[in-house]
Formats: sequence, C-alpha cells, structure tokens
Amino acid sequence: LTELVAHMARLQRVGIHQEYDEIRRETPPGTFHCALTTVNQERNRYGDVLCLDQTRVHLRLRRNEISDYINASFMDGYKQKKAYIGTQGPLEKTYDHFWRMVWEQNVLVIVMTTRTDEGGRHKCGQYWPLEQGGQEVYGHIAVVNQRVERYPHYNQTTLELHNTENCEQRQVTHFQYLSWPDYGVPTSAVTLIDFLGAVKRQQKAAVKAMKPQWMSQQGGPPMVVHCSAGIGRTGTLCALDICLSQLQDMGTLNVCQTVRRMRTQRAFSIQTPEQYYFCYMAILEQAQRLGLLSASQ
Ligand code: PTR
Ligand code: PTR
Repeated sequence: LTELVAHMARLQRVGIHQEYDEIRRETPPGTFHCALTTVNQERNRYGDVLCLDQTRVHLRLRRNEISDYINASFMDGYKQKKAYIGTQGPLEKTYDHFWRMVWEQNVLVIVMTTRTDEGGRHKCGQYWPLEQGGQEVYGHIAVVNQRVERYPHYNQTTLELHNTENCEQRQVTHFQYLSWPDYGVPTSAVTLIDFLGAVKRQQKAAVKAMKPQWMSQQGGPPMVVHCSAGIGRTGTLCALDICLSQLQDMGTLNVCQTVRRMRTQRAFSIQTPEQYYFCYMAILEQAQRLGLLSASQ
C-alpha cells in the first residue's frame, strides 16, 4: 500500500492518465472472428465493441441454430478463474440468449451498472420484469420478479427462473447501480464500494446454499457484470473488485497489471483515463476507511 501511495504521488493524475494511455495502445492479443461474422453482427450492441474469440462465452447450440455467439467474455478474478462474465446490456433480440447464458453458466448474481436510458439515449434493454410480481418469458426461461428492495444508490431484485423445458427452478439476484453515467465515474467511491460489498455478500451466501454438483469451481459460478457496452463501467467495477481483494489479502495491489490482464480477456476494459484514475482513488479511499492509511497520507 505504501508503494501504491508512493506510485500515485510520483505520477500524479497526469502520470496515471499516461499509464492508462500506454495500456490503451496495446492491441488485444486475440481475434474477433466470431463477433464479426454476418449472422452475429446484429447480436452486438455496438459495432466496435466486440468480444475476443479466445474468452467468449459459448451458448449451448440448440437444434436448427447456427450460432452460439453472445457478446460476453469470461474474466478471471483474484485467485479465481472465470469469476465474472463481462457482457453488453442485452438487446431485445438477445434477451433469450442472455437468460440462456445465465442458466447454462449457473449464474447466481447479475450486476448492472447502467440505467436502461441515460441522457435521452437508450443504453440497455429492459430484459427482466421490472415490477414486483411481474413475469416475462424469454425463450425457454420464464423470469418472475419476486421482490424489489430499493436503496439510495441501487436496487436489489430477487428473480425466480423457471426452465420450461425441464421444469427446474432457481433464484438469481439482480443488482442495479443507479449513479454511474457511461464514460463517467461514479459520484462516490464509497457508495460504489458499499454496493460491491452487498454484491459479494450475496454471491457468497448463494454459493454456500448452492447444490454441490454445480460447484465446478471455487468461489462458485461467474457473476454476470454488464453496463451498456460491457467494457467501461464493467471493467472499472471488476478491476476495483480484484484490486480490493489483493489489498485485503496481501496488503498490496497493482492496478496497471490488473487492467492489462483484464483487457486480454474482455478487450477494451475501462474506457477513459478518469475511470482508470478512479480505481486508484477508490482504493485509497477504502484503505483510509479500513484504517490502513492515515488521513494525511
Ligand atoms: N460505440 C460506442 C460508443 O462510443 O457509443 C461504444 C461504447 C458505449 C463504449 C458505451 C463504452 C461504453 O460505455 P460502457 O462500457 O461503460 O457501457
Ligand atoms: N466507441 C468506443 C470508443 O470510441 O471509445 C469504441 C471503442 C472501444 C473503440 C474500445 C476503441 C476501443 O479500444 P481501446 O479502448 O483499446 O481504445
């Protein structure tokens, strides 16, 4: 942590922005063939935000289907492979793909860091039933909204999934953070970190309650994290989560390495110098809160 503080003091904001510029100049170490094929192009929300072939999530192919593509990538967490699935805000024509992915990957927690509309622009589809008691059917997955809890900066919704093909039923928790414009940074690091805390507690509790046969990996199934494009805010939140875990576990952390590695899995993660700088500031703020740093440092 002392190293981090020294690093920040040495670089200042301008230097940290330069550090990000260097990361940004690196070309993604993979290919985008699948995302670019004609049948898949309409599955991308943004023509220039594609996912790498090497880390993309494959849908299970169903009869008569020719594509298993969804704009979603596996991302490693801290000491956990495939801790997250970073994905774009679902499009109306991909709602059923999204829910199939959630089902197939045994997802327990979905984290949404955007609003469906921002600044008069549509950012993400309304892919789940918004009102308590509401129900929608997406392909062979029916989703029932069981409960909505509203907090100042986020909503927490308990959803019940019914697989109409095998009559299985599961619960998934949906978290929506409400105070984060795209290309921007959250209004407050503390509220975002508290939000992340609530998300992690839920994931942990759900994994504990989970059927053992699903436990194919330590830490449980991946959490789905999305914004509009699934790179800017999604990357920032995941990077922050990884760095805070590093801090907690080792008392040290490396933002630059974390973001570099993340971009090899979810290309273009973290979209602006401010988002990158925000990671540093949020970590410092949290370290102060935990009493790891005195206020004067
Ligand atoms: N082509 C899009 C645009 O610039 O509007 C791509 C894009 C959109 C990139 C949103 C990032 C965005 O932010 P986030 O990943 O946080 O939703
Ligand atoms: N509309 C986005 C933008 O212009 O930022 C699309 C985009 C996203 C373009 C990522 C390039 C990107 O790659 P990098 O983040 O490595 O510059």
